[in-house]
Amino acid sequence: MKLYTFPAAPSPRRIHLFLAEKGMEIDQEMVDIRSGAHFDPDFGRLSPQRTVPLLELDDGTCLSESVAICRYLEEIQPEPPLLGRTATERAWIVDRDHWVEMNGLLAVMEAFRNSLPGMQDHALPGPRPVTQIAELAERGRQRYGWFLEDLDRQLGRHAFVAGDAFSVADITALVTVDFASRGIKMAIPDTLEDALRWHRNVSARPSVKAGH
Ligand SMILES: N[C@@H](CCC(=O)N[C@@H](CS)C(=O)NCC(=O)O)C(=O)O
Repeated sequence: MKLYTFPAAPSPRRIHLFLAEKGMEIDQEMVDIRSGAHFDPDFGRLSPQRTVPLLELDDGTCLSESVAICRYLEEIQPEPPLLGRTATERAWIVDRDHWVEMNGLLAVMEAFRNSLPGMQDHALPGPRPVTQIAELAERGRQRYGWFLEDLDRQLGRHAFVAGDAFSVADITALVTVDFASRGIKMAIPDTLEDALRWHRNVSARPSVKAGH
């Protein structure tokens, strides 16, 4: 299998952190989305949506959604588990991971992609032109602020996003928070102490310190 990736971008970073937590190394090929390499016709044959990460399996199946890639990696290397062990854990981790993606990561993307001058006709990833809408950028910032408040409340009850163990939901949340600080200049406010404590803890993990 081969991972097509651009580690500086948030969605690929989810996979690099997942691999590092598992201690897995797989074949990789860089696709420089900053210089438009994802619009190369060869990459388009693998990824009609023109996005990274993309995991090409040995039988030719191409997985283009981070959640599907993480699911596959967990199946082939279950330890340490990042998607839960029991039926309840597995369902709750998917619940929280999807919640982070929909309300956190997509809110930041909405703010970022609808305001960045270099993305004027590229407000959504993909091959079709999509015009920026300034109001969506503003709404994305507001939604992300609400997300942080809700995240802080949850982290007041549990050490990690989906309970008492580190999981893929923490990876998605960490990628979201770090990208928001950089991309839309929205750091976790000082008042959200539980979210800040969580961020300090997960940032100290070897996978993160290794630069992923
Ligand atoms: N559904 C995909 C989304 C991937 C995605 O949006 N990737 C971005 C990088 S973070 C991308 O490839 N962007 C290319 C572009 O904007 O043209 C996933 O979650 O893996």
